Amino acid sequence: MSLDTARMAPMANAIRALTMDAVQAANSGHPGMPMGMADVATVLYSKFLKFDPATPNWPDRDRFVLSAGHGSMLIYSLLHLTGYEAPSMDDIRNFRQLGSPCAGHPENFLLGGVECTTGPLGQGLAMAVGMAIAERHLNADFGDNLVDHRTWVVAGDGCLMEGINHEAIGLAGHLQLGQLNVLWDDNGITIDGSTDLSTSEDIPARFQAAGWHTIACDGHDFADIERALAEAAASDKPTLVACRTVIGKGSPNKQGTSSTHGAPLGDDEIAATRKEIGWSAEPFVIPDEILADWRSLAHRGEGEHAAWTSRFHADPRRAEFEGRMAGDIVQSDAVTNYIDGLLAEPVKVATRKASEMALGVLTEAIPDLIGGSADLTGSNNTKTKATEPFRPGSYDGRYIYYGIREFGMAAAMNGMALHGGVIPYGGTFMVFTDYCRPAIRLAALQQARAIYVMTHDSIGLGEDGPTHQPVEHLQSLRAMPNVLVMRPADVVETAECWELALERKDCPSILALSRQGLPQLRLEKVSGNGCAKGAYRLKAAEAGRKVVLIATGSEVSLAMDVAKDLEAKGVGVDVVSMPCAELFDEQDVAYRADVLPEDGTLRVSIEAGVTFGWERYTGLDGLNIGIDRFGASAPASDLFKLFGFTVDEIVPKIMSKVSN
Ligand SMILES: Cc1ncc(C[n+]2csc(CCOP(=O)(O)OP(=O)(O)O)c2C)c(N)n1
Ligand SMILES: [Mg+2]
Repeated sequence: MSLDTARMAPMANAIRALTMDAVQAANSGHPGMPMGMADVATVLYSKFLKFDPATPNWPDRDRFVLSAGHGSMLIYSLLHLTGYEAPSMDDIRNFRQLGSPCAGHPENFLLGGVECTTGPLGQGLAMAVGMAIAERHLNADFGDNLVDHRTWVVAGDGCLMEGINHEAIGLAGHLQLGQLNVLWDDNGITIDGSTDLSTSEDIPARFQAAGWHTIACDGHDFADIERALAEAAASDKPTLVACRTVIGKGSPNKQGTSSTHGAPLGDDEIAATRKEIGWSAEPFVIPDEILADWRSLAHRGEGEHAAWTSRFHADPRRAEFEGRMAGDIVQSDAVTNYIDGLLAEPVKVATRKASEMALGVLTEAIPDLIGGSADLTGSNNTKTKATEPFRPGSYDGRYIYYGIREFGMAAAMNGMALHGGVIPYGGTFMVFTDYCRPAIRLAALQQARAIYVMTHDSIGLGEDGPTHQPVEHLQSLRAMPNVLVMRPADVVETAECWELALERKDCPSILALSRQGLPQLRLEKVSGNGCAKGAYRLKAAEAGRKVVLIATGSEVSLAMDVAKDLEAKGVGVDVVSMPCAELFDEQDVAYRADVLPEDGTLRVSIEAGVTFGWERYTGLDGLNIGIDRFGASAPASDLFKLFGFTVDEIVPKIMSKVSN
């Protein structure tokens, strides 16, 4: 059935009523945006969005991204009204309370139908670009029968002011992602007041310059909204629809002002709004007829889903598609054989090169992998033979030239990972994890499998100097929950870390890789993955053990040299390689106590970064060799000398401690 516009007004008012009542009950939240966009959302869900409330994870559903995540009551209302299993009305009553899936901002892991976690403005839009990339790629691979859906974004003025939107729309415009449509809540208001206070940009002109199609509509005229969305859906360019709206629409005394943005309307104004919009139902009650109209929307999606299911059953690549969407990696012996080859013929290479070698094997074996780099392909070594460029019109490619858009890249990777069917990896210099950080944080929060190839991971990069030399980055990233920070020591550990990163479906991984060549330290075959426990004894003490050296990445070979010197002096030394502290922390006490014994042995950390936090493993009476200042511009070997990363400097420090 098709709803006429007369019936849409009460449907949209249901969103307004739920929003103002939930925000009032919570005594916190943002009523203005959902009330302002209620009419646009009603048209989108009634006539355009492909969704099936009974199966929120149906792979060919349209993706709806509420980039203006503060307006979370908009999506909670929509999910409830259209008949998703959750949120229930009780969940909405408990908006923003402990245990309710209706969290302050929408969380992808709490509700089906919430495609990504939003709230940090601009990132939803940038993740949507990644979703649209994943969609086009899977479409190119599996065809229209299995994959042909759109990505719809609701973005506010804030999303379109944030710098990341520039990266996101630049990339989407260049790639001509025609299935991507952004509905801009063009209300002219942000928290501080009118947008005149801070901007005089011509936003549609900016989008057009980036290769987008743009349309404007009256966001409170159902017919006009429908016209605009139909035009957006028909365009083969990504499209911006500027929906002219009134924030807090319906509230007679507050609409159009920033006072509706982020505070409850208050009982009196809610009563006045009820009168204004003709809503007489009690709070949290939706009149049957109106709810029936909302629930009827599910039929369109159910039909589309059923038709899709029969095409899916008939598709010869059904099992493959299912596996891809489940994110399961097809296990093969490829990596084991590759490592066996390294054990037979050891090589000295930079771990960035080792990553390229491992990726050569992995991208060949795992079609899910989509790589890329923020304009450092030749430095990050992210491109492999198996990965052709992903280009406008050639969406079967598996390598994305992101341009110099680190944040945009990292956010797009989140969108790809959340879309499913692909596993994104992307590279830049380790120091620019700072540019990616807000998206890395959202990957961790969203439990998204994004893999960052962060090369040039220390002063070892040399001449580019302190702007490019990460110092605090490793430890600050280790401080972030649910991220694996991996710093492999050699070519074998690099392959093992890649395997571990791919196996973890529910968290991002950062590979910190060296610019400089590193000797192969692992020469013996081990059973399983040698890095799986995060840290392990690479060398056991020969003389009676007095020292445990704990090192990561490029400093592990230095630790081996230090150990050799100390053993020659009769001091027994274990060398522990710690490629991933987070995995080590997950091990049982017995394993951790065996690797780092509490028996009076001196523990020493060696890492070319800040010492902050290393006392976690070395104790308060341990020794921490690191760099607690910014680096300097010089060849790497001079810098390692300057900062005391030599056998001659480290051995006396240890000797003075052990002889005390
Ligand atoms: C990165 C980021 N900076 C700041 C905020 C805080 N914040 C939330 S909403 C908002 C104003 C957004 O204005 P707009 O998108 O126009 O939303 P509207 O007031 O129209 O609902 C701000 C500054 C945020 N959520 N994310
Ligand atoms: Mg606004």
